Amino acid sequence: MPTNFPLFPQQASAQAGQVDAIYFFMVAVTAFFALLIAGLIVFFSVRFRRRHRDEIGVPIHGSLALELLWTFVPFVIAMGMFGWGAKVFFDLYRVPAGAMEIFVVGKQWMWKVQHMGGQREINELHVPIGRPVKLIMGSEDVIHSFYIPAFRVKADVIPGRYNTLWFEATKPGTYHLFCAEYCGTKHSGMIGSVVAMEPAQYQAWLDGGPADGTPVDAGAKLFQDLACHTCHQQDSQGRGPVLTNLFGSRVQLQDGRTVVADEAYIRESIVNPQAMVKAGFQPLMPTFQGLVTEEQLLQLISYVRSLSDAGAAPGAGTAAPTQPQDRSTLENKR
Ligand code: HEC
Ligand SMILES: [Cu+2]
Repeated sequence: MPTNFPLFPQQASAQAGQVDAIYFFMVAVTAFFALLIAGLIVFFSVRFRRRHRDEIGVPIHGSLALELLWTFVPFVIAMGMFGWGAKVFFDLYRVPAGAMEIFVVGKQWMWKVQHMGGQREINELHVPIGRPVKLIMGSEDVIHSFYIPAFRVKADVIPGRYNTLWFEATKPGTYHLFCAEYCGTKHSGMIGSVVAMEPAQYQAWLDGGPADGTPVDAGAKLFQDLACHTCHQQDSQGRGPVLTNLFGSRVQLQDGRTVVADEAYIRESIVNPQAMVKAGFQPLMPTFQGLVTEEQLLQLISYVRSLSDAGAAPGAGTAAPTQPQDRSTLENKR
């Protein structure tokens, strides 16, 4: 890959090579057939042109072998692209267990980032190299799209739900971060940079920045301030279910469905409690829609997660296994 060719972003993530390989393969196949067909059109029009006014063409009777050939060859190529593309797609969307997590909130017109240690940044994202990073992303207002060309990853950031995206940076450096979905007047200014660092440097960066409390601590405080604790008590005496060990478990709903309690489920439980009522409980939880910001929601979710063994957030420096199912449950809710 030419690295100094300015029209093509450099490859700086573990996924970039895979994405480029299938991209170039498809370009090569399409270019080959486009040239072949264009060439043949010119060649045939010259070769088989009418040479005098009353010439009549030779009738064509067709050829089964030829028909089979030009059906079968494109079929094999198309299915090959499909299979290969599907593999790359799944690799891009299945977050590996133990990925480090970072919250991202899109907002007209900036990217707000919070690390699990509490460090915040705006329009900048510092990540270590050689380690899978999972972004849990939400939007404060309209649809945005989080795009890092050098990593070959892009995902819509949608109000009202979470989307995740993962990558593993491979080369230290500073890379472009773009919003790739027109989101209003200053959309073009919604740009930033991703700084990929050696793990030791990243650790130093984390330690150096001011951390205003971890998301878990902030969530615990909100849990008191918003009086969640009056219904969700530690024992089963409250009117709401005990939240200990909820995260990652399967929840039986009143309407018979079973869902996995992931970030999206907890978010939905807070902003739209009536949508998914837990079996055995009254739908008396009030909605907190509009009362909490997208960032506060993420903090509440971190707190609820921290109450369960499966959910202890793998922040900087630690690696706890997470549930890689978030994609499937998001899918169920569409
Ligand atoms: C008035 C009592 C009440 C308050 C206040 C309340 N909840 Fe609830 N909550 C409930 C009840 C009852 C349920 C079970 C029925 C349902 O799923 O809606 C529930 C369900 C939940 C669930 C899903 C639990 C599960 O096991 O599936 C979560 C998560 C949750 N609440 C979080 C919160 C948070 C965070 C707050 C504060 C911002 C809060 N609740 C405030 C009563 C309450
Ligand atoms: Cu935008």
